[in-house]
Amino acid sequence: MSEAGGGPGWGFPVPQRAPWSLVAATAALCLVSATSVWPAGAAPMSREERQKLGNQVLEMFDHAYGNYMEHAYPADELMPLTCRGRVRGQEPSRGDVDDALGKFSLTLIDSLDTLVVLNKTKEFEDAVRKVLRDVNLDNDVVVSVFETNIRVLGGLLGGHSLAIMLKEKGEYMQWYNDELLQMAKQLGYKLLPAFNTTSGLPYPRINLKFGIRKPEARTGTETDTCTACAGTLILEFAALSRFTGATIFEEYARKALDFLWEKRQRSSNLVGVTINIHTGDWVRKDSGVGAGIDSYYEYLLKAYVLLGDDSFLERFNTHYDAIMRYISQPPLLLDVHIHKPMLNARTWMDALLAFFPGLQVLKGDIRPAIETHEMLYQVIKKHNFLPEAFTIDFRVHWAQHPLRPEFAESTYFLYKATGDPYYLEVGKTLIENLNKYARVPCGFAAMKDVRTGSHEDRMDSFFLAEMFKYLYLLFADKEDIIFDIEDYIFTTEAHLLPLWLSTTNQSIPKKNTTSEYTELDDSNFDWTCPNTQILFPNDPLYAQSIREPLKNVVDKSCPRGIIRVREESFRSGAKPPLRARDFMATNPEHLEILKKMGVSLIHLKDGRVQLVQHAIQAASSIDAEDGLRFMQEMIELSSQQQKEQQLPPRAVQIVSHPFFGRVVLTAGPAQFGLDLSKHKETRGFVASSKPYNGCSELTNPEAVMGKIALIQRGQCMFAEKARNIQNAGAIGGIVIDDNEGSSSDTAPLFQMAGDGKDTDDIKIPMLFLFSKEGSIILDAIREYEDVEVLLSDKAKDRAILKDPEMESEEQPSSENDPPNQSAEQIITSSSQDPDLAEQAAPEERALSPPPEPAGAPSPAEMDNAANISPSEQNSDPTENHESTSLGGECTDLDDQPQEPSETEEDSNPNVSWGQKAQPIDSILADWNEDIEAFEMMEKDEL
Ligand code: DMJ
Repeated sequence: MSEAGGGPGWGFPVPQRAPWSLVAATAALCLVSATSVWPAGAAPMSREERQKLGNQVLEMFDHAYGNYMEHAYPADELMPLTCRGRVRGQEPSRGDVDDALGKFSLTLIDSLDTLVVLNKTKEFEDAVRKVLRDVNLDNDVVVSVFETNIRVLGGLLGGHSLAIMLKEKGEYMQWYNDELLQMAKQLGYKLLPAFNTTSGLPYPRINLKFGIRKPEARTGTETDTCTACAGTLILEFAALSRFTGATIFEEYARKALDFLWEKRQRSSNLVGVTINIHTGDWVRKDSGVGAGIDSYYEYLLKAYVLLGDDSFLERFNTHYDAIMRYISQPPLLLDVHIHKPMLNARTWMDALLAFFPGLQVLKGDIRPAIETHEMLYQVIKKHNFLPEAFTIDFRVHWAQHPLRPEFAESTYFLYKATGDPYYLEVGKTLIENLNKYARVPCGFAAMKDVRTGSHEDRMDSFFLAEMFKYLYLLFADKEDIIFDIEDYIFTTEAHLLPLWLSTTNQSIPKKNTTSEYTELDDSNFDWTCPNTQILFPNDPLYAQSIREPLKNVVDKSCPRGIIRVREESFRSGAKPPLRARDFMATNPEHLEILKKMGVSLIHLKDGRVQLVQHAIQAASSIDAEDGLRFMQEMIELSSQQQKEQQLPPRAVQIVSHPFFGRVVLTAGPAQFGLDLSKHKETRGFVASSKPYNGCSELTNPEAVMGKIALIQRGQCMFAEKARNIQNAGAIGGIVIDDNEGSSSDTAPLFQMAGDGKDTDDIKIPMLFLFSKEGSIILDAIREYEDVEVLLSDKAKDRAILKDPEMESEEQPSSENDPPNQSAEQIITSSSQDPDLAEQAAPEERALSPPPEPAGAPSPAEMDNAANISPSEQNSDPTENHESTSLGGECTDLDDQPQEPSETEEDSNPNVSWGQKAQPIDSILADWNEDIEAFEMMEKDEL
């Protein structure tokens, strides 16, 4: 941030507590000058190479934006596999994800300020004209208030901010007369009815045309919202108020924030993931820095930066202290319970938390930022992208990756803070992976499964709003950008708001350090920018020295349990409770411990064992709590094992012209035939079998001989189809769903079961595709006749697949990669029938189902129950993992002492840790809450 505001009406936020305001605002930016000579570590990157990478980012943006404009606009988003627009109502519903789509050309609006950052001023001018001409904000559509705020209101305000900047410069946008701001104001008023609750927390959804109340609105019955949903409004709403002078927006956003602050859990100073908008009760009491909460924290700090109001900083600091005390377990960030913050609530992390190191840079707390970022980078190196969720021992928990920008964002901020060229290399890897694995002829496709490299027909607008900005800025020099980026703050969607808003239209009095809040003392400054300014020039290898001990943290990770459970018991001097992973149903000592904890064992007829916990049968309240933790672990372990037992999906990669391996479809495996995870992939041209259902001897063996046969699902067993095509000489088979419109986007993949008999005679690989994915192949045959595919467990590198004759056609450069040459013609069918209930005969789809509860306990004894299959009874689910970690020795975090929590022990008499006794009915109530929360978390999707 420079002090030159530039131009009439521009000012600079008057520091409340100089130099703190400046420091906080510029923590990420004040260290730009930290680039210096690097005696060791990552070699400096030449200006030439940085420019080359910057140009590559520009070319990639053109590919994404150009395809959206050509094939999707005015639709909200591009579907890059089928090369058309995603129009809500015309595609099978994807649930909440679709609430971002309001038929308001979302991607165009979200891309506006990216165009200016990337120096595409002419395109920006055209885009603004299109928004003004085409976008309607009055559609009868129910949208997410949060998404509409950050993407659309933020996009319009970011566009306005840069439009007036350009106008001021005197060359572009001379015709501009605040039209984007007027649209933003119109949208702001449309969102306001959502705040009509007694709490002031907004409803999660609103109908753009009818609001909330009217019957036509089809929304307004919700009771809950996520904390981030209610707490991520202040930047956009305050900017709107200050740009227009209409104070109501800022007032509403402040009121929602005030309410959340009041509702924080007072002993831990943490907030839960979901809150009841009417009562203010926490609905989900787990707390982390990722999904559901993330940008609430971000906006507290940034609201201070933008608005200069101390109260936001003090709230942020209070929460930050709690985060570092409970959630931060470097390099991990793990969710905990708000009322029992020493108890981890999960054994996995989500990808959204990757923004946090960037926020820590803004806060000035560089060390943990470097640590977490390094851990995340190693996960990325393992899977090419950050999976939506991964376990604390770095296995994939949820394999999707919708091209999220958070990691690029943190990389940018860390580079700005440290000047360490290592972060440029990280950015280079991100660019390479995007081009290698996500780039398709018609844009960039989200990863359906990072393990197989398969795609999803989805390119979210945030990819253009954020990813390209952060990547471009990472490699850019000051002179590469036509304005001073340091005069602006990034919203959570990376939209730019000018810092001069701080002193404009300040009609709401600032809350500047009154007696209501604790005075800042010197310790608050320990973690701020000036420290790092002093630090880095003195020790340019500082960042590297923090990364070094973590260099094997992912590859050589130790198995971890629920980390803090055992530590609590150590602290109380009690014998560590039995860990679920160590439990053996045949060990009498274990059975004795179980009994003490009130857990009894029931042997089910089918050989499985059921564990039931009876609170009152525990030897003491402490044993009962141990029992609870044991049962929680067991439930989690059991679900983890079920996941592991399911065969991971496979990939069908189209390798012939014009796809060249760039389109990868998610396929279901078969429980018979060649196992592609153990054998080399199968490559061949495809041919439809006759009869198409493959249920009798083929009448066209000459057509399928030596090829991969396509067969339609239904009318006979999968194994029968496989035998028929194998007899005709096929080298593999793809079964395509007969349920028109089905897609792996909306239906869970499954394994094709055998026929209950011996299937050893089936030697060829068989894969299953839902109808939408299958039609991509069928359309390709219609278009190109000869279509070659690769059946494998994981998409192969396109460079390996390359046919030398085709090499020249494959280069993804702006000149020779005419983006849409083929894909726009590929798809003709659109799926209108989301009814997946009509799936084919159940006998076809036995999928290693999770163990069904048998002999369920009566409600009275159902405090907690878990089933274990026979194979699990003696198994250690972690035995496959290498037992070494930091520095080569296995250092299980379980064994590392933790700082005791003064807060919980001293200030909350109802929470019993250690030896304190707790009445049994309060434990029971607590348990029920825990179990409920736990079950909700298990079901949770981000
Ligand atoms: C973006 O829309 C925003 O960054 C939001 O705060 C959460 N994450 C998505 C992209 O992943």
